[in-house]
Amino acid sequence: MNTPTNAALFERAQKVIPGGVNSPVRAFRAVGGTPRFIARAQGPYIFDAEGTRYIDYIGSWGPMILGHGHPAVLEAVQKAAVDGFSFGAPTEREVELAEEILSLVPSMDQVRLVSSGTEAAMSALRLARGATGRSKIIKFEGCYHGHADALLVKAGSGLATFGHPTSAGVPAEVVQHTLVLEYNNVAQIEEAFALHGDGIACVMIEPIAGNMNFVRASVPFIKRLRELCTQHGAMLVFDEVMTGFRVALGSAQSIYAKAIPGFEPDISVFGKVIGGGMPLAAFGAKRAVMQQLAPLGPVYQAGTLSGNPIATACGLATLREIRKPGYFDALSASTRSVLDGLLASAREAGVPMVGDCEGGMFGFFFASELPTTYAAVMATDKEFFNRFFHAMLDRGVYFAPAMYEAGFVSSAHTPDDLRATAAAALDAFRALR
Ligand code: KE4
Repeated sequence: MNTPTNAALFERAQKVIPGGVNSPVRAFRAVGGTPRFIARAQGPYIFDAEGTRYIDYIGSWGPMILGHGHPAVLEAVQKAAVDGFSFGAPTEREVELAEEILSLVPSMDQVRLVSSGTEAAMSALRLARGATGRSKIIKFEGCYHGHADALLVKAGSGLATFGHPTSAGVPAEVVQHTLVLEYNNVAQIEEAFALHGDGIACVMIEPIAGNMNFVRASVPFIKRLRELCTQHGAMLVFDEVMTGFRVALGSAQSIYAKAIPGFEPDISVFGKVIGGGMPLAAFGAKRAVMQQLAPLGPVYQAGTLSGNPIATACGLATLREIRKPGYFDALSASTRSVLDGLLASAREAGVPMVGDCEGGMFGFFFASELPTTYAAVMATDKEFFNRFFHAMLDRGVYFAPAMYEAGFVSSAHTPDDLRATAAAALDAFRALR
């Protein structure tokens, strides 16, 4: 049977699946061209339906921190599958995974496992509202917290007006309590709390915004958020779905705790890495907050496949690997190396390029200085990004197919892969000049 091409598969897919994909960013609409249909993956590589190999810097948008097909993870999943796929009843491994997560995140006493980052962020939001008895929430332009209605919001005009839906099908009433502010803008959060402080249930933020490619929340910004939330009885929710166990073993909050003594968010949201590629996410907080959740408290939350036996086996095996001594030092060095290689190639080719990285996550922009806000990200050279994306794809290197997405390195990426990436970039830059 002849091997189907990516184009043929895409044409067939679009007949039966909207846009031919089960998640919009996969359709390559931001960068143009035909999405690659992945047939298999191994280590740092993914192989498309035509057999073309790519060095993978998406890693399933973060989960594949160990690379694809890590033997310990594969063994754990295969064994779990034999023991049973799903029971709808508690299992010991859910307890083991919860204990593992809590041992790495001291800001939480308890955690609830769910099946996606959207579900975890949505549940964290309901928990914050239930625990405070308040309705208003603050999020930031450029941050993405999954597709729950109340979080699909764009900024209103000014701080007095609340958000507008970013999606059809979300009634204005649903987002009327959501205020969207500018990331890293201390003056705005001061004003918002002065206006609405005692009505705010929570502030939800990506501490390093991977949905703006790679933008760090400044330490003064996080410090002020923490102070204002404490002062006004609002909850600070760290959405670490992308940064969790990715930027550091203790996640982004451990980085801010080094800069701000005693810093802790009130609620944390995780996903991606903790599932190791299987559908698993989580949210957690101190015991007094988590006790508000059903079956103990009045905040309802549930899920048929929550804590799924195969997903917990995958996540547990992944966490046990990344917590091994030296793992994050090596991963951080690899990530630094791939970014430095890209920037050196850009410099040699005379292309203005900036970037930043932390742990196993990196980002780059075609600009002369690192953006710190959504507006600044959107002012970078998107056109050139898209041309560079395809030039690298043609050279066997697979970056995120959108300028506002981050990049991810795994412990399976070798120095040769990183050197090959830099060489491909230099060749691409020269071809694009
Ligand atoms: P999921 O529902 O996609 O598992 O998680 C939602 C989510 C929540 N919070 C943050 C910080 C996230 O980055 C995400 C999902 N990230 C995107 C990538 N930007 C997933 C890729 C996709 O949408 O297909």
